[in-house]
Amino acid sequence: VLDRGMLYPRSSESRSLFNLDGMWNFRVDASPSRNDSFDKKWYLQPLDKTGSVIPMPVPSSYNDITQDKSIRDFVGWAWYDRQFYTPATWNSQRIVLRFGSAHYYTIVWVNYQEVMRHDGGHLPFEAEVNSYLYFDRVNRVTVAVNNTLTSTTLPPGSITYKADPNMYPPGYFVQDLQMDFFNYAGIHRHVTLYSTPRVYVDDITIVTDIFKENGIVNYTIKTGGPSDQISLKVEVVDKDEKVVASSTKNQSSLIVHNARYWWPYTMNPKMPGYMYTLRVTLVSVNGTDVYRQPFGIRTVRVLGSKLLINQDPFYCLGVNKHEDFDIRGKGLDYALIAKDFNLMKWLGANCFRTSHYPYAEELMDQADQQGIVVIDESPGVGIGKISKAATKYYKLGKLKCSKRSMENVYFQECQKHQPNKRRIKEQVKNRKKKVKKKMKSEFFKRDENFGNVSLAHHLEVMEELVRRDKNRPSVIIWSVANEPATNKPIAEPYFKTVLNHVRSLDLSRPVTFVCNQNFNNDVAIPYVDIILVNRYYGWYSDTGHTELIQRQLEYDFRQWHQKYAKPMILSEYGADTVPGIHRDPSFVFSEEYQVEFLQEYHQALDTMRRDFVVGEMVWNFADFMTAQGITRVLGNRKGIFTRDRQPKMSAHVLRSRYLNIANNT
Ligand code: GCB
Repeated sequence: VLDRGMLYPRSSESRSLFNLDGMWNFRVDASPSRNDSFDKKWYLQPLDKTGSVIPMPVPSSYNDITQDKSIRDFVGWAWYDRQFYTPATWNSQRIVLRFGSAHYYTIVWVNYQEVMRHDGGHLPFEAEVNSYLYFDRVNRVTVAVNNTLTSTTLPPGSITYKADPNMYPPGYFVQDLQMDFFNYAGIHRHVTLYSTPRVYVDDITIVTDIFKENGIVNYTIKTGGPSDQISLKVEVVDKDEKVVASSTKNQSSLIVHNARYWWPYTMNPKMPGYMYTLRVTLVSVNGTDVYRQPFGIRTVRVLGSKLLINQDPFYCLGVNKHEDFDIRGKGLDYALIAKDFNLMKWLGANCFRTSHYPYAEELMDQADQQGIVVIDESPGVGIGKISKAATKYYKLGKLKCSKRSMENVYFQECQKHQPNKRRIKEQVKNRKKKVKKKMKSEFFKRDENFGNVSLAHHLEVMEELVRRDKNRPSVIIWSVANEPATNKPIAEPYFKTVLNHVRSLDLSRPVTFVCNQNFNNDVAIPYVDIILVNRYYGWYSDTGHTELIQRQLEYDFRQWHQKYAKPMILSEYGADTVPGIHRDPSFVFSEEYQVEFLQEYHQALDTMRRDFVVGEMVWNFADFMTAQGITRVLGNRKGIFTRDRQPKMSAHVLRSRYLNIANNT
């Protein structure tokens, strides 16, 4: 398990921050080998000495900033650098350089010396940089970030080289994604230089419980730096700045009498999201460090077929989101965060899933403060997902073995020879065997996603996610993956290990993954606390047939429940809808179809809602960008809001449902 903390950088009496956001120099390494930049050691000189650079905003994805297609679709090393001065007053302090996230693999140099590497987007990383910094002249930070997805990254992906010289130039390759969103890349969140005293608060873990009207605050504090004699003061401070409990131990259990619990806003509209602060004061001969950790007092429990928050049943009126917007891609954007929370409130939503990767800490803060519940998902999307080629082949294979095509074999045989029954039988058998073999090899192609390298990385990513978000009251469920191929036997030990590992890190929240397999073939569901299932009846199957949705969804969900007796959430359902297209009777892609589609799901959900279904989450909150493909018209259009956050007809329908349910429970 990770041996150090990753507290959010906050200023205090003892800590200062210096933001390195802004325009950086930028350049991609588009050399055929994609490695020129390392061969030529770009990191040993200012970036503008290696070739021509362009200004690039941080934070932002770089893809949609320029008019250059090759930058939009770039795969490989992208380079950034900028200069800065270190505040002279920080001379005796510990100085840390922190990245909120960068996608995907990142190497950072300060004054041409490597200071850290990080594997994976969406999560923060930092390093102490004192020994690399100058106080008497300008400093330079250089960043190389590589967005190549491989069979062992999260999300996994692959690179296919195109060898046919008649069709492709030498070295031509394409990146295949196993996920349905654009692979935005770059420095996506804040870059911060911050100072702490040499002896400092390194990590804080808070787990709360409730007993009648009292809150119980179990905490553990880890300190860092030279192990001097230190003393601690730990105080629970309420919103009025009143100290309501305190201790001098690094680990203890405090009682807050007559506590104000943290509630989702739908369960307590008058006082949602009540946050306390754990104020930690560390005194050593090296100075005093003060860190204020926000937290809420609440419990989450799965009991039978119910999901309880503070012992009361919770029903998730949810949306699935993406970090996605025009121009900045996945770059942190406060205006967008504020707008989306306002829209969620307008909609009556009380819950969202961070599909399909951890979202910015600044966004998660709003969930805590506004009383919106979060299903916190790792970037494990599409693990082991069968390739498009395999799916195509599977269908083709079936076709090749169909009765009609076998009749064809027979027919061809009859043309060529005297009808010979034995020979025909043999032919058919051989053909079936060949097709089966090919299908099998395609089916197992993505098994590397379940290998030891992937598993070790997945465990580490989950540790980083739990470390970052463990103190957030809004986070009520950990989701370790979305739609993995858990119909394969190889997925069982993999997911058993990942799910149990997360449980060992945090006993206070249910753990799950989001499943799109069936009740009779999934091998990992036995290891989850709550079942989250994605369904697209009436869209990807029986397209256009909304009249089948109720029957199919109800049958399906009742089977799951009968088998596992766990609470369930419909974690995705949705239909692509082009705003402004109208058809009556409804037709796919029209606004009417989306409305009718959602309403059919709602009717089915209502028959199970008071029983074992504890939530519903539409796919998706807003339209979002995907890779180019023939099934996506400028991205995925299943949003109930457009990409620029205007409502489609469906948003009004969902709004009246959510407000109605919230008011009647
Ligand atoms: C899913 C995936 C999501 C896709 C969605 C769709 O099941 O979880 O990432 O975007 O379907 O629209 O196909």
